[in-house]
Order: sequence, then structure tokens, then C-alpha cells
Amino acid sequence: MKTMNLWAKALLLLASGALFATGCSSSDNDDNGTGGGSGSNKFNLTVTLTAPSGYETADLPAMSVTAVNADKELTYTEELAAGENSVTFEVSSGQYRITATGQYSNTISFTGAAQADVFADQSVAIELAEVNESPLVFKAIYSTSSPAYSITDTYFEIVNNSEKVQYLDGIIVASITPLTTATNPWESVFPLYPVYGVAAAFPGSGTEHPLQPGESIVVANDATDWTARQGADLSNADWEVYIPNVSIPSADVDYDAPNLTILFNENTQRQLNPGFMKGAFLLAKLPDGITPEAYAGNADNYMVEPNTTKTQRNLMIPSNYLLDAVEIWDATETEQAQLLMSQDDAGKAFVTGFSGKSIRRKVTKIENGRAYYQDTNNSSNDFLTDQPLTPGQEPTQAD
Ligand SMILES: [Ca+2]
Ligand SMILES: [Ca+2]
Repeated sequence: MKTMNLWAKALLLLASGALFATGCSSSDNDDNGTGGGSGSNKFNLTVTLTAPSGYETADLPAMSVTAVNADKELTYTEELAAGENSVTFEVSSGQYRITATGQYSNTISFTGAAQADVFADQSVAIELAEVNESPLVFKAIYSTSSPAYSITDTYFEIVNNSEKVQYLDGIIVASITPLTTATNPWESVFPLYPVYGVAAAFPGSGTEHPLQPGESIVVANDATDWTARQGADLSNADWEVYIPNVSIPSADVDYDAPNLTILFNENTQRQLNPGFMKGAFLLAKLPDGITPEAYAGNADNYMVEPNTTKTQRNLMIPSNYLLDAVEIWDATETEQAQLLMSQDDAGKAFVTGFSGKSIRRKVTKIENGRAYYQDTNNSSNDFLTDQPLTPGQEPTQAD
């Protein structure tokens, strides 16, 4: 939240008409009334950024640096290119609060702040900190199916947990199937994750499917009413996974909800679900310029399971493409192969197969009617388990 708050503040300053100056003389004129004289008392304020622990200067993404003099209502902003760590502002004298922020990956941002009294040329250092949070996260996952063994009554929800509009266009949803072995043969290819069977993506070229801050959507495997079979009414689901050319337990049905794009399908089952007892769910965003179709169309992005005679291909998703990942374990098994690295999920949510229950991300607070969701990168802490099915429902109180 820290980074988002900085951005929000920067936006507020913009909206309130705070003066943006990049070396022009208008700010001089503005403060002549209190400046005591017609001469320009401008000084150089040099800001140097230090990369967070574990990173080098060369790792720095493009950074936005803002210096604010609240007394004089002056705001100066400079953009640093990736790999640069120093910028010099020409500012009017006074006290400044300087903030720096930049996006390192889908989920990691760098941010820092410092104060400076500028009554002569001044240098200030900002030690950046790493903030890890996902703008889009799973709000709820119903992977267990119902006691009626409906199989395709499963669904998941995605929420915009950030302060900015997010776009679903090109966001990939996929799952990792559980392993029968006690150790994970895919550990040898970490940080790549193997997507088994089916991967899907939201259609759109970039900005066609906005999700406002706090807003969420329901993605159904079959967008129909399951209430007569101990499931939920998914006839109003926002999206659907429609998988052509499958036969188990039957051919898929294209219900009214708009369909995700199927990126690849080497499955015979009509579902995008890791497993009813366990598995992992992934939400991923490719780097700019790569479409999901192009990524899935590139044979280099596939692998077969190491050290086996298996031949089925898995679409490989690198850890740093992830927006969110949830490790789901069978509540009745204590020893299971870990599917995700701890950096992507330090915990796991426990489920019981065919219980008709979901896991739901905890709500930390409700503000102005909006729910904020807990995201500590640890599903043991972040999710409530054995929850009733509440697709599309907005929580009204914190957990
Ligand atoms: Ca379907
Ligand atoms: Ca449909």
C-alpha cells in the first residue's frame, strides 16, 4: 500500500493544480511575494538513489522523483531512465520532501523518501526500499467442486486490490496440477512453473477490459446455475472458460458469459482447475510487447516433465511474470510436494475435495464501501478456508 499511497499523493497534487516546474522561471515569480527581493534564489538539489538491499544500481527501473515544497506549494518532478540513479533539480529555496518511486516488476516496486533544507546547493540520498504487492489478486477460489461431483461448477474471482485502474487484457490464468510424488520434479527448473492442460487469457489489446480499484470479477468454468447441484448460481458470471475439443466428462457448453481465450489445450477435461484436492493457481502478466497468443505459440516456452517418459507438454511461466499465485493443499495430507517457491507463496490454503467449499482472501478493512484484501504472499495467513460459495458478493466487514 505504501507505494500506492505515494502515487495517490502525487496524483492529488496534480489534481489540485500544484505547480509543476522543470526549470522554467514561473516558480520564481510565484514566490517573489515572500522571497524578499526580485533576484532569483534558486539552488541545485541533487538527489541520488540507492538500490534496495539485494539490487544494484543497474537493476533500477525507470524512477519518478518528486520534490515538494509544501509551504510554497511547489512541486518538481523528474523521470529517471532505467539504470540511472541521480538527478538534479533547480529549485527555489525552502524545505522539501522528496519521494522516488518506480515499478521493478509486475508485483515489486521501489520507493523511498527524504527531507532536504535547500538554502544553498544541496545533495540528498534516498535509500530505496522494495515493496512487493500485487495489483490483481485472487479474491476467492472454488476448486473443490460440490458433493454432487459436478466437476465444472468451479470458479475463481479476481480483484483489483490497488489504487489504480487495472486492465484484464492479456492477463493469463493457469494452474499447476498436483504431483503424486513427495518431491517436486519441477524444482530443477525453478523459477519456471509448468502449466498443465489448459491455459487461458483475457481477450483484448490492452485497455478493453478495465477493472476499477476494489472491483472484482467472477470467472466460471461453466457459467450456469449450479444451485440444484449443491453449487453456486454462476449464470451471471463475468467470464467463462469454454474449452472446445474436450470430451471428459462431456463436450464443453458455451454459456452466455463471454469466453476467455484458450491459449493452449493439451487436456481432455473441460475445466481449468488444478485439482479438486490440491494444486496451484496462477495469475500472470507477460512483459509489454508479448501477446499471450505469441507466447503460447512459441515452442521454446514448453517443457515436458524432467526425468520421466511423459510426453505431454507444459507451458512454462516464469515466476517474475506472476501477479498472484496460490498453493492449495489437501487438508487430509500432511506431506505434499510444494509447487510454488516461497517467494511466490510462503504458505498454502487447505481444502477438502468435493466439499462444495471455497477459499476466500481475508478482508483487512472496508473503506467507503470498498473492501481491501490481505496480501502478504502467504496463503496460510491470507486465505480463509472452508468458506461458503459467495461468487460476486462484496464483503461488508473486515475479517
Ligand atoms: Ca466451460
Ligand atoms: Ca460463454
